[in-house]
Amino acid sequence: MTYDVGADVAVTVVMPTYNEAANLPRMAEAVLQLPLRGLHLKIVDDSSPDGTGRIAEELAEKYNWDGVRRMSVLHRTEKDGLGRAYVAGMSAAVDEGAQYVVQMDADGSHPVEAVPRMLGTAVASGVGLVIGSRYVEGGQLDDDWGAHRVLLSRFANRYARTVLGTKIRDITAGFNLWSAQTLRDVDLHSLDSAGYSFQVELKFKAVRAGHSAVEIPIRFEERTEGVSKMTLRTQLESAVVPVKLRLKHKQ
Ligand SMILES: Nc1nc2c(ncn2[C@@H]2O[C@H](COP(=O)(O)OP(=O)(O)O)[C@@H](O)[C@H]2O)c(=O)[nH]1
Ligand SMILES: [Mg+2]
Repeated sequence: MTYDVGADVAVTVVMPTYNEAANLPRMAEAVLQLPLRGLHLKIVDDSSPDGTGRIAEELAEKYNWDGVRRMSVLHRTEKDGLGRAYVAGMSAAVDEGAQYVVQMDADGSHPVEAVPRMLGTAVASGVGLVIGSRYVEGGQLDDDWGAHRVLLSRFANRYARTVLGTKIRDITAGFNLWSAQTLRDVDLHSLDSAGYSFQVELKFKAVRAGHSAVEIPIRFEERTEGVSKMTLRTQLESAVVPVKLRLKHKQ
């Protein structure tokens, strides 16, 4: 199946959801209103108890009018981690013909209006990865993010950058645009991370595979609805993965 909506670039936004019923309708609307004719939204839901999967199906029905498939839903049977959800959703997007894949949270933290800018950057520069970055000049964190969360984010980012020796400023960023070729070269199914460290692992492996990254500044907003799914377990994985990657891929 291909997303044949004209001669435009086929871009799929992959959005993992777990209990995002309060956020998904406005996120889907914002994404599907973007002025990109080849855009598709793929939700990857891990059987959210709050009915997010059912809401996603209803939204898909609403937006897939006129014989054009603008939205799809991948249902998984259990909560299996952000990284695993992305592997499933991003691989499906590439298999279905997406030329570019965008990763985006469902909670409104990532500015939807930055997607055309990220796509333009990728197409014009030919890079395989464009990062929506909080830590380049012009990038911002919401003032409402508590001091604890700001410190944790900054520390996690600095830690991963130092251990891996990477120049990428926002290596933990969750708002990224990938070319299909980059994702094929990395082989998503070979990634070890189950949770949030997926973000670090995928960027590290893409750069090692010879792709370059460009970072464009974004403002990261705190979620206004629902709660964070970050757990101690995923934080521990985020501490261990950079060290494992470094040991496995010594220069
Ligand atoms: N499918 C799926 N989505 C997840 C899982 N964990 C988190 N998410 C989604 O991933 C995105 C980021 O999670 P969030 O809790 O906002 O993380 P935070 O911003 O770091 O606090 C949100 O859209 C979540 O609903 C998971 O295990 N499975
Ligand atoms: Mg969030």
